[in-house]
Amino acid sequence: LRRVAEDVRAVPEERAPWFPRKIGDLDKCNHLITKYDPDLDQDHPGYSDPEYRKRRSVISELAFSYTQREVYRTLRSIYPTHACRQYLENLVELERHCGYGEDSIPQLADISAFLRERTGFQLRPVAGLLSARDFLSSLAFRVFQCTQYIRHSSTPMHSPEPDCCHELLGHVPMLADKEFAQFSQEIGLASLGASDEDIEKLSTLYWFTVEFGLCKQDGSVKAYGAGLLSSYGELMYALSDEPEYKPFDPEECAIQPYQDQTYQPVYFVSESFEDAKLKLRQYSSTIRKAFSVRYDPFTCTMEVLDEP
Ligand code: NLE
Ligand code: FE2
Repeated sequence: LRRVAEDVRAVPEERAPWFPRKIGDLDKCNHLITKYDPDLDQDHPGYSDPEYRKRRSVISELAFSYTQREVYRTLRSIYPTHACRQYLENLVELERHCGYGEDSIPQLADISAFLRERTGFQLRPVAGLLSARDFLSSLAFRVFQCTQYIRHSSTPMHSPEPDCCHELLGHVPMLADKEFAQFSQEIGLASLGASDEDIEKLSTLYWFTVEFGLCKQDGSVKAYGAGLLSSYGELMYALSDEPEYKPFDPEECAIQPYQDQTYQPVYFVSESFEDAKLKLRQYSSTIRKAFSVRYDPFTCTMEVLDEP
């Protein structure tokens, strides 16, 4: 037995085709074959269906390069003046390490690994819109539910629903910031076991901060909300002198009527993430619950304290 094992170890690379020796070597097993490509394989059921083939290439070309490129290029050009400092720093890192750029849509798994190293957040694919309760509860575990599809190419500058441009350009760079990650998790923790009425308030608060929040920075106002950072139209509008600004106050923010089809009529401006976090904590402590929770990051479980 030992001799066999030694023989295997001794196989010189030239005498046998290369094969993976450890699981990490599977990264090198990435050679694609074109056998099932509907444009190249005569046996593909769609080979003789020009409509089908056209649709396939429209999906890959239009959606994945045209829209992506246009959205990326246009937004990228105004980030230096419109996005907050934390956002910009992390975007540069994502461009360097995660394949962010005009010509590629990065892979969820790569970004998730990046975020885990930064703040312990991870991404989880979701098919569409979740209920507010489910969405917020995942934040308590530092899990961000992430859509996979891309917006319609007829409206690259604004989408009423989340899509991969929104998640990747809006949320991900902010989730790589420690303070912001903490703020996001705390909204999630506050939501666990809350009444329907409190869930509605917390998701409105989430809306005006994580999605559409502005903050003060070096004497000017910058965007940190994902819904702004993924929409050229609304980002320009939010930092123009048209909309109304209010100082971030969770009580007021939680009951402010919001817009999910077009631009917000009002934006809340935070002094800093630290300040926003302290105010959120104060607000959360007023939510009436029969118990409190504590997240145990070692076991990834929620501990329920003072249960009646
Ligand atoms: N309006 C945003 C965008 O165009 O990317 C999406 C908002 C999703 C809540
Ligand atoms: Fe979002």
